[in-house]
Amino acid sequence: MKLCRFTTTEKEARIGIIDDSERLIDLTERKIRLLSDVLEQESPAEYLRAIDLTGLPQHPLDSVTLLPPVDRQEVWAAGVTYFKSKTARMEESDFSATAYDKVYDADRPEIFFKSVPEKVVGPNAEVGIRKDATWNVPEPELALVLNSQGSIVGYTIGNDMSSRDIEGENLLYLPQAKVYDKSCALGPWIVLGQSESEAREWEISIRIERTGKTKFSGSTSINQIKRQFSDLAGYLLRSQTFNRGAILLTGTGVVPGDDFTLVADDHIQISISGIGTLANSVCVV
Ligand code: DO4
Ligand code: MG
Repeated sequence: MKLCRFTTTEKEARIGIIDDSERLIDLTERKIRLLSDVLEQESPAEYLRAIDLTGLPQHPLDSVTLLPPVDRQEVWAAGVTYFKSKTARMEESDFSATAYDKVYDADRPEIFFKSVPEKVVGPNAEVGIRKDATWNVPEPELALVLNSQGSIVGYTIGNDMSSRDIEGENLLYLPQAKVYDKSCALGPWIVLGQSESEAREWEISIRIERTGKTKFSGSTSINQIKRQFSDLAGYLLRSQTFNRGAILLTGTGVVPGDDFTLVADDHIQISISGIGTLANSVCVV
């Protein structure tokens, strides 16, 4: 079951579901106006299945603008959850290298704040690279969708855009490497009703095109994430409540080579086999 935010007018956000024939069904007439109207239900997938869809407006998917599937939730991110992320980061930094090594094996994961909801960009919008950074990469990540109780109720695709030269210069610069305009993309929709073991069978892949040619591509299995999703969510929720729910990115396992940096107008496609594809172009911010 796919839950999305969309607009047809560019003025107002609506909530819809996407059926197997790629038709978007508008749920506004059923008084569903926020993601939480669905995500806070005991079983969001069953709740949606029980809705009478007769007579509701339908749109071909390519006739609407999909919005990021986040309206009131803060976005957080876990890091160094794949072996590949640990080794790449140890190579890019000099005196902070042991921090990555230690956190990979520690009980407590790395978790950092990524974005307020209104700064997240959605499908086909532009993601940003900082004008004061020289080495910028996308980070393709599975994103957990949590309700206000902290239960994982869905999954979407995230791009944790990062400036590797800023992070590599000094780990205390991490917030600047991670949080700036257009540094977080989510979408294209939320997949509901899947368990962690089902999600662990998914593949995550990325392709970056420059002037029509593939500049980088790579993939890995979601099962390579070292920690259980409930463990990551559990640490996020320690001494912290999310009355509006939260999104938690689960870390990257695909890292382009050290000679690669994004440039303006690159086109990024991140796919997760059980979800779909999040596509964005790149601009300088
Ligand atoms: O430790 C810095 C950030 C890690 C991260 O974002 C990742 O592994 O995905
Ligand atoms: Mg990341």
